[in-house]
Amino acid sequence: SLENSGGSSKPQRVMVIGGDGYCGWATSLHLSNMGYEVAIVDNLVRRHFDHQLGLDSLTPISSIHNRIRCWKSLTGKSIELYIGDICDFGFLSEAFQSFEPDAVVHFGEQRSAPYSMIDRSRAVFTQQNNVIGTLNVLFAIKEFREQCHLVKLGTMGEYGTPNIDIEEGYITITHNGRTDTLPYPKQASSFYHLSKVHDSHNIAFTCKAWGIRATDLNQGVVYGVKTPETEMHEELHNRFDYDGVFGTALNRFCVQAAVGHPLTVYGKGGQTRGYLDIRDTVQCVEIAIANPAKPGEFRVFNQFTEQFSVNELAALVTKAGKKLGLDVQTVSVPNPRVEAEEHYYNAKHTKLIELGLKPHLLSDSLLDSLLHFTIKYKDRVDTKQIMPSVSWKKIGVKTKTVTA
Ligand code: NAD
Ligand code: USQ
Repeated sequence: SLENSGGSSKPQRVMVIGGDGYCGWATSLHLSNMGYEVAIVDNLVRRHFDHQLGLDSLTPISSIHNRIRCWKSLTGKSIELYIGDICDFGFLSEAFQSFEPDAVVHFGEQRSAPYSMIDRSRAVFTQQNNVIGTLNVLFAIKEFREQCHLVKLGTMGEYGTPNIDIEEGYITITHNGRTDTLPYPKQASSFYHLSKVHDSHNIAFTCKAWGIRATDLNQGVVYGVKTPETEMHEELHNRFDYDGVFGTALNRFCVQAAVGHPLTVYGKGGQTRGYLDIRDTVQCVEIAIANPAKPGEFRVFNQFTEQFSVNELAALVTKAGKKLGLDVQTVSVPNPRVEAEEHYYNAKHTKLIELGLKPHLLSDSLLDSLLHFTIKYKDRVDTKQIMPSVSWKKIGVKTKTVTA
């Protein structure tokens, strides 16, 4: 293992926290397929949010138990499963001591910006779940697996939309004649995105103070659904969120086009973000694991492959829909968020490429296949869930209950 070899050999045992989720499930299968020993840690809270809010994945998804059983019967490969909450340190310690990971990939957070802006209790839940969970992971590494490499999912949204180029984690600044390389300024714009900023600070501090080795993957918006492994069997299919709370930009537009709902561009539509295909998410995480950070190093990668504005995405989906005979309209929705709608955006993303990432860029054929996929499941779409219902300005202390 990594521990015995002084860090030169490939880590073999990977704990995937959040391994029942959208990115985590695809990654768990990919790592298992590549020969890593994988353990999934998840408390299934994401499935619970769906029940609470009356939402559902576009695709039917099997239970985590059936998913893992199916994978074993198809490939002979076992994935260990620890069901529990990483905010419960007793549970997390047991999982760590029992599995003895060489690397931990941490996807296990509340990841929706709108969810974090529903009401006070969801804002508090998001920051508590995310910040305490990550702190517990850092303490577990320090206590039980000092050499274990933390691969943490962060977000490009930590940087916000500054009027200068975005660097990968650090920026060199000359001020009053002195020069230093400093953490890139953070300007997150939801309680969710802010939880990632707080995580990054805690991780950076523990790298310095305790010699933790960590990689913060500032991921852009993920799109797509199929990976080679999830396509092997229906029971391995991934979740696909399209609703106004958990659905993300391009995936939502494909579902909207499939059901004849106008594409929901918020505000002026100039909001520009980094995007990547889910097949690249799994590739990037594997690359980060195979090339671990050094002890004490807080490494930051910007994990996306291309930038698009919301208007550009709407135009691409409109064009791809036309080819399939769909009449795709766009509607400008009053922006439920507080964000810049026209802004400069130019973010570096070279470090993963230097380590060997071969991007799957957004192509006509991928859009074509995503649209076919959403059309196949269109009867499962609940169109009432499409319009955004969470307002950044109207958030209050009163707990919102779903009455519909
Ligand atoms: P997801 O909600 O589908 O999956 C997250 C998983 O973590 C769920 O299965 C959930 O049950 C689990 N989880 C949450 N809190 C937990 C806890 N306290 N203990 C144990 N398990 C817990 O989210 P996703 O889309 O797969 O995102 C995964 C990670 O990647 C998140 O950290 C997210 O911030 C980041 N990310 C996602 C995207 C995207 O577009 N989906 C983009 C950038 C970054
Ligand atoms: N948007 C629309 N119409 C829609 C949905 C979104 O115009 O129907 C706009 C939003 O206003 C925003 C942009 O598209 O400007 C992206 O929104 P999103 O919902 O696709 O993504 P976001 O809220 O930023 O969150 C998602 C994931 C989160 C991750 C983040 C990466 O849910 O976990 O951290 O993408 S990033 O955007 O780089 O911060």
